[in-house]
Amino acid sequence: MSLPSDLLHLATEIAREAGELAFRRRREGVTIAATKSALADIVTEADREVETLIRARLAAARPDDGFFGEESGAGSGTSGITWVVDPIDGTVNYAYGIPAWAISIAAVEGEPDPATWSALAGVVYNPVSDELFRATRGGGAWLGDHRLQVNDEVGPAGGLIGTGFGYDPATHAAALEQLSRVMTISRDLRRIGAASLDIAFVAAGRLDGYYERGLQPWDHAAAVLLVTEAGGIAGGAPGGVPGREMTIVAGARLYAKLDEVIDY
Ligand code: LIP
Repeated sequence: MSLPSDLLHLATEIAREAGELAFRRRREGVTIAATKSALADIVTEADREVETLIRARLAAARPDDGFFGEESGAGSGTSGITWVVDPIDGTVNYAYGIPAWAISIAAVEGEPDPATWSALAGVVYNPVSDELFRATRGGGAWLGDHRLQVNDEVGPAGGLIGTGFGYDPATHAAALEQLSRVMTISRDLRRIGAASLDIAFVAAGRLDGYYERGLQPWDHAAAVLLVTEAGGIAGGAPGGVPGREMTIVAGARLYAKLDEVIDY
């Protein structure tokens, strides 16, 4: 098996095990452990427990790899491979019991920096729907045995577009202004509440496009590979890659329209 396939196989196995744990904790009742960057930015006990499990499994299987996780930070490796992990993306959905949250695991080549890394393999797993989106570089993007393809035929009504809002209330007024610009090219909007699922849905053609300011590397590391392997475009600030400043994914035609209306 090729290296990307090996990495994907491991990520898939661990995502399913992590998903089972997270779903069990969800059924048992969620405990909010703390708030992080803002009052609305919560972390649950399960976020931490699931990341600990994922990190331990990866370290046991590939001890020379680096790690970069939302809850436990970064650890460097010697293999040139780094795992970028969001143990529960959509934590607020998870806490409220909205079945739209996911385990996101990506293996990237190079430094754990979206500006320079090259993703080799990625999975986004929603344990509630039991949907595991997966991709390898050059191997396409898949959901089960269905190969994913972005929509690039957006009709006269405009695109069905996903987005999100950061935890910091100070960013909301500008985000709403941005929204009114994007609505000029949209048939409607979806706020699903988990960037990894939003972006996976673009890869699957369930959304025509998605944009959000303020994403962290672990929110998009795996899902962006799904979009590029499904024939879509992923970008950020003009000429840049997906990142804090901006993350945009769509088919080529809608991407050009989003790029036009978005105020970076
Ligand atoms: C969340 C993203 C969501 C965004 C939130 C937050 P978390 O990630 O999935 O799209 O709007 O601000 O970044 O905190 O649940 O891992």
